[in-house]
Amino acid sequence: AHSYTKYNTWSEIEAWANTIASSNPSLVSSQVIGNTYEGRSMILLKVGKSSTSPKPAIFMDCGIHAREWISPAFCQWFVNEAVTTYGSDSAMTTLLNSMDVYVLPVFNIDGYVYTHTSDRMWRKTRSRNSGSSCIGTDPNRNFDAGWCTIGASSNPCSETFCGSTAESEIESKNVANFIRDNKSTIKAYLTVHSYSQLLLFPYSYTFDLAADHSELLTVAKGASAALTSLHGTRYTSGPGAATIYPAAGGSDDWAYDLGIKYSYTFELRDTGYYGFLLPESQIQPTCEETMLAVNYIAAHVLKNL
Ligand code: 0X9
Ligand code: ZN
Ligand code: ZN
Repeated sequence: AHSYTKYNTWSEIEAWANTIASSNPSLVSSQVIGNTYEGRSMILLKVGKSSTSPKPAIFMDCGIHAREWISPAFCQWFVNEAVTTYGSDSAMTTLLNSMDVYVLPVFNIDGYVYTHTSDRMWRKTRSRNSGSSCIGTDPNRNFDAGWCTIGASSNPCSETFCGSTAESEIESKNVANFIRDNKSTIKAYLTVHSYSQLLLFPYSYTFDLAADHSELLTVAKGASAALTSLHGTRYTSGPGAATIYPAAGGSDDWAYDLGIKYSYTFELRDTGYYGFLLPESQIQPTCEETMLAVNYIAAHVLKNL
């Protein structure tokens, strides 16, 4: 059965997404933005007070990398916090009255399923590569942002294979199409990974500073401080290339260059002791502290609409 304090399977998450939407019709709706390589439905939840006029929005995805299980756990936690605190928490109420938050609970569903059935450490998609027996592309090297120029591999057997072309993966294409189609309303793009306790922003495909570097850094530092205030978890913030490593083809850089200024990558707990195998006992504290950072960014976006 589904629980917010365990790592749910894809079938549990899929059932949960449908249930939370049908149980909260004035606050949550679901849509399918396309299918995965193996034919699963990519379910996107739209969280926000129903409105007749279009609202500005934040887009958040989790589970780009299959083995980063704390990431989908956070997206589920966020939706639950939204529906349970709307109407009592004033910041959440204001946020959901003024904006919509699109939540993609699992981006790389086929890979996520594979980590439950066959290989806990799988990272990439599960698509076949012509001319190679190696499987999968790194979805976070597959976006059209300096594609495959640095920190990515053209070898299909690599964990950072960039794919045969930008958006070669149906999952990347579905997400990019949705964001392009809703570009006029989407004001922030948040993508959740693990691990390393970092809050990153563009660029990663170049060491050049983004045009909005100082604002992005100030907001990242504020969000990190809010996160730390709960349990003392320390985060580092900065542009991807200089803070973690240069790597092209990421969704954050792509969204930023599309014109979505507030583009952030979270690398959640921990710093390597458990790594991707973060115990379920850390889901609650990790999600609670991350909520503070996401809410901080959302409040800044709202204030600057
Ligand atoms: O390498 C990645 O894709 C991310 N780290 S992870 O350990 N979760 O794989 C960092 C992504 C930072 N942003 C870009 N490289 N665009
Ligand atoms: Zn990742
Ligand atoms: Zn706590």
